Amino acid sequence: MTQSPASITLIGVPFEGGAGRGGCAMGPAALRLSGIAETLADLGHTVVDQGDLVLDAASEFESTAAAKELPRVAGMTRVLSEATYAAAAKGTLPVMLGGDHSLSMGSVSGMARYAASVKRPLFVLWLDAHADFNTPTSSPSGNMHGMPVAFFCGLDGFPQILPAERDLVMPKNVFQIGIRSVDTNERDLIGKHGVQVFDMRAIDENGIAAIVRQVLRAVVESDGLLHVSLDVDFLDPEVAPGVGTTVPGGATFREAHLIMEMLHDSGVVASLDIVELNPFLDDRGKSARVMTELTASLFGRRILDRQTQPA
Ligand code: Z70
Ligand code: MN
Ligand code: MN
Ligand code: MN
Repeated sequence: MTQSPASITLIGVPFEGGAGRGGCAMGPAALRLSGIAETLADLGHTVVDQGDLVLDAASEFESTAAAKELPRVAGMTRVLSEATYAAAAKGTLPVMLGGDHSLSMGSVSGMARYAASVKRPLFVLWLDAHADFNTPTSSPSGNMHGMPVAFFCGLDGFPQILPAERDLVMPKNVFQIGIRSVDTNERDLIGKHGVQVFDMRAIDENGIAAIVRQVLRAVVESDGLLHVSLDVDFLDPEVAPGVGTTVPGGATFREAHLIMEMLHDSGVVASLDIVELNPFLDDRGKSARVMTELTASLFGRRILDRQTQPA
């Protein structure tokens, strides 16, 4: 889908209720200021920026220590799930300008519904320092940006935010790369449910290209659609300091670019989240610019006019 000129819908999600600190709500503004729409248009794509979503809290829930800001997270999830589904159903490729990572509860749920409607399996590529596989029961913090993967895989322990018959993602179709911070209960859940985790050690031992090839092979072999969720903290803090939870030992600028170039050449990417950018903590717009550069590579910017050499 990303190989030929695409129609891209930018969806601003100025939401920070899932994070432990403020600032991510300014993410969409910083990404726009870094020229993300213009950059994608310059690559030949049709870009429609539908602006920021209007987000209201879902008042039937209450915030608890186990699920902080649940009413706001639930309200955002409902609105974004609909917006993402609608953008995909009209033939465009939704790009979420976040916003903290709880927004993937909505975006991935919307894409799961879309994928089911076209009878293709949905795969998720989770690029993050964190597995975000906690539930309200397992989470040590109660911050819901640590829970989206467990939510869209349908784990127990969440209140009913979306209809019970909603489409889910199978844990074995979730590939995580860059992981280097996992909580104790979360580790058990990952093992029990079979999420496919490539931690930093796997990158160091195998190289990023071999891992990405393996992920893409799985998607292509089952004619799947791929949702990419890119957390700023996937990158090393020296590359991208503008994030609330910096974890040392992250992906390099070059590793991240290679992933994006290989994803582009695969043609299977159907949607993208850009999350956890905290402009308040950034260094003169550095992290916003890196995220826009990576998005450009995902949508076809290349060094020379030739594709990645086949393996
Ligand atoms: C921890 C928790 C987290 C992002 C921090 C951290 C979760 N596992 N996720 N930053 N993006 O609180 O659940
Ligand atoms: Mn995350
Ligand atoms: Mn993270
Ligand atoms: Mn984070």
